[in-house]
Amino acid sequence: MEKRKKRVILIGRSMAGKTTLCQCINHEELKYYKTQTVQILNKNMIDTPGEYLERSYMRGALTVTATDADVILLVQQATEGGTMFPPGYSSTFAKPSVGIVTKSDLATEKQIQDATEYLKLAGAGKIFVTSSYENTGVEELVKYLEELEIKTE
Ligand SMILES: Nc1nc2c(ncn2[C@@H]2O[C@H](COP(=O)(O)OP(=O)(O)O)[C@@H](O)[C@H]2O)c(=O)[nH]1
Ligand SMILES: [Mg+2]
Repeated sequence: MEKRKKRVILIGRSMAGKTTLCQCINHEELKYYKTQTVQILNKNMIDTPGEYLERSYMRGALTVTATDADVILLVQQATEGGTMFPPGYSSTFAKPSVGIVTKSDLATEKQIQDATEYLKLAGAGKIFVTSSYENTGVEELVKYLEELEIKTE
């Protein structure tokens, strides 16, 4: 049986580090640009603007966009000191979800723990702590996603 590349969607507030993480995964130069709209990167990553999560009237759009994905990536910046993800948020999608704590290079252990806790509360299955600047945790994430079994009808 042929194995299709899994499609992931990145969800998280503005400046959480979603686009930079995509660049890091794709071994591209890390370059800032504001994500204005939903974008397909490298054929299998759906990058979304933070506003889609931050504005409650946009959340429906996020849910619809996520139907094209196999896995939901909930992206939480380690230094945020709060979260935009409501408890149980991942259950909106009925798909496997993975939590990603970003910018660990800027954070204390406590901040990383708190961010991890927010992601667990949001319903994320496995959690990865990453830094796109230091390229830590990213390979583990990619490997996990590659090996994840997706049930198909
Ligand atoms: N220190 C640090 N900064 C990061 C990291 N990832 C992203 N950033 C910076 O955070 C800002 C927002 O990143 P971006 O990927 O555009 O966030 P997005 O809005 O979630 O797509 C940019 O200035 C990035 O350079 C990281 O791992 N460490
Ligand atoms: Mg972005």
